[in-house]
Amino acid sequence: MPIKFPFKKDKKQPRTEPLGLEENHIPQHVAIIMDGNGRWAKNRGMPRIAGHKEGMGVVKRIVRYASDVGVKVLTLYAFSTENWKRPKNEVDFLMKLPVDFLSTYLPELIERNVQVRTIGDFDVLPAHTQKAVKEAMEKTKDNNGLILNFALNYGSRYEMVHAVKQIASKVQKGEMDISDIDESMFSQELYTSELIEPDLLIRTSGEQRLSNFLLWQLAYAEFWFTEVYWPDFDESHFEKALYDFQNRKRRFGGV
Ligand code: V07
Repeated sequence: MPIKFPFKKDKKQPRTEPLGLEENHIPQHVAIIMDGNGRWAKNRGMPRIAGHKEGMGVVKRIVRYASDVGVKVLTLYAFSTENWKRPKNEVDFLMKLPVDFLSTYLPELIERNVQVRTIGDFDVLPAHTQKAVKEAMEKTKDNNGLILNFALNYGSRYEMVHAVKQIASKVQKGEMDISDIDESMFSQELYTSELIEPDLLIRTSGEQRLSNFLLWQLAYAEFWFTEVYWPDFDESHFEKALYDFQNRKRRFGGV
């Protein structure tokens, strides 16, 4: 008889029995598009911002889980360059979330040896957002556990155009030759220059698009999608993504 899992009442508990992950085949860098917060709220007759707030709580749990299972880098798409087009109250709310998140969670990040980083155009974020995130980066810069990398005001095409401009300018100044341009030096001009490439992309909420997220960096990543809205995503879903990743690797891993 198939095992029936209890309906999730207490969100603090993962829903399923452990699947049994292979500890030495955990993806090193997991990137997540945390989609469906607005739809989650709408389905409950709540304002979109309530979904974002709930989604922030999920970030805390997923960070704990990722650091427990030994993921090295977790990149979270928190705010895209497109998100500025949303209603002002929503943008204002989103920009307070890093402050809110860190005011309660920074001590635990420090305790867990997590290093906070960002990718994206940071300088145009509101001052209060920059201040909170800079403080977190500064206080965790020497940590050598999980790298928690927030994509804030991030857009992949912008990132690549910026890289091209940097390289063109070096050529123009005579600092390098066109023949020196290769994939590795291009990568070095991206926000992710110091990070290993993602090997797993997760997107929640049923959409199966990249939406301008890490277009270059995801060239060889496995993609994993779920219908589950981000506020409903939990450790058991993350574990299933890692489990499926391990099985795909086993099937297609080659030599
Ligand atoms: C945001 C919560 C998660 C769902 C997706 C959108 C809303 C955590 C942060 C954050 C960012 C930087 C940092 C610490 C926390 C965050 C934004 C939105 C803009 F240093 N969640 N979260 N930032 N959401």
